[in-house]
Amino acid sequence: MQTRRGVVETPVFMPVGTQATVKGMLPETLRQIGAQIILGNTYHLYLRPGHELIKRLGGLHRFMNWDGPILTDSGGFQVFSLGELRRIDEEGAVFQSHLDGSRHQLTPEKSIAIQEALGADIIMAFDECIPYPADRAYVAASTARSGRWARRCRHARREGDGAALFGIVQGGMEPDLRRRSAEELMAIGFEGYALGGLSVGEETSLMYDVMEYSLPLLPEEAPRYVMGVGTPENLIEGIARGADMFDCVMPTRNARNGVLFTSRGKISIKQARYREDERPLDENCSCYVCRHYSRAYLRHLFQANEILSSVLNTHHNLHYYLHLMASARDAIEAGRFGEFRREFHARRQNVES
Ligand code: PRF
Ligand code: ZN
Repeated sequence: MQTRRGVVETPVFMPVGTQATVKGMLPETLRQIGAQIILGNTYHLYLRPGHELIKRLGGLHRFMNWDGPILTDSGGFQVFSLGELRRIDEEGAVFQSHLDGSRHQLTPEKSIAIQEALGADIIMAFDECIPYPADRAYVAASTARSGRWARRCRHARREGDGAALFGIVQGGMEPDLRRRSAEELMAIGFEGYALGGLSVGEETSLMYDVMEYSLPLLPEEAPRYVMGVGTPENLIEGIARGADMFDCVMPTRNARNGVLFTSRGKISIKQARYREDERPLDENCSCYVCRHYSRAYLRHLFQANEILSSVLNTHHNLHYYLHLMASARDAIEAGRFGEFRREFHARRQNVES
């Protein structure tokens, strides 16, 4: 994928940097472990410290010292996660800040203006992430409105040297509404397309079904991004169904809760069984943490609530995700992705059971 800040090799996982930082990671360390592009959030940066302030300080890249590509989400997920604190109408969403209760309105035009002020390289259309389950009439009405919002975003964005704009397919778990949403977006024309509204509590098999019939509807030459997904298994299965891009807080958030991903599955480092375990977290991992520290030490840091616990756990989990994607790219290039996928699943068992 070509961006105005260079090439991104796909399939790619984008670490989440909600507050102008990927929590616990120096940008140069992110780069070292193979991060190519990171994600920022319109909603959070608009509220604090403010997109105008970030613009005055030279943009998000300079502000946070990350010179690679940045994709920003439109706020269409974060605002809708506010529950009672928001109201949606044709114009956009009115919401109360989770920080101080102040009232704000986010519209398609405003979301684009914020993302452009931040200086993101890829910006997302403003949409509604439909909850699950939802009745069909609501899914149809919301998806149609997200389509109208997508058109407004397309008109609002700066032409020329600006960011690439991606449309977001909604449609819930309804095949015909997914198709209609995809067709509407393609008629408007975007540089890339995302599947929104997934990983919202539906069965994993249902999410895979939606990916399976929706991804092939989208233009092969455009990047296809599955938003907010997911587990390592979800990534491999998404790739198998045609996805090129993913983002998720899972590796970073789980790390801070002591949940670590390994080639054999997930482990919870706080467990007593690791108290005197001298082995590295994952024998198959080449990351800094696995080369230098024992499970016993990582458990100790977690139990003692030490800052380094979050730092080391995040480093390992992100390395795991980024290395998994690099391996998937190598397998695709060598024409052996099917084999890679089978081996990936075969290696996994619950290591703690
Ligand atoms: N829309 C936007 N961002 C998102 C999603 C969505 O539907 C999801 C889906 N869970 C994650 N992030 N704009
Ligand atoms: Zn490791």
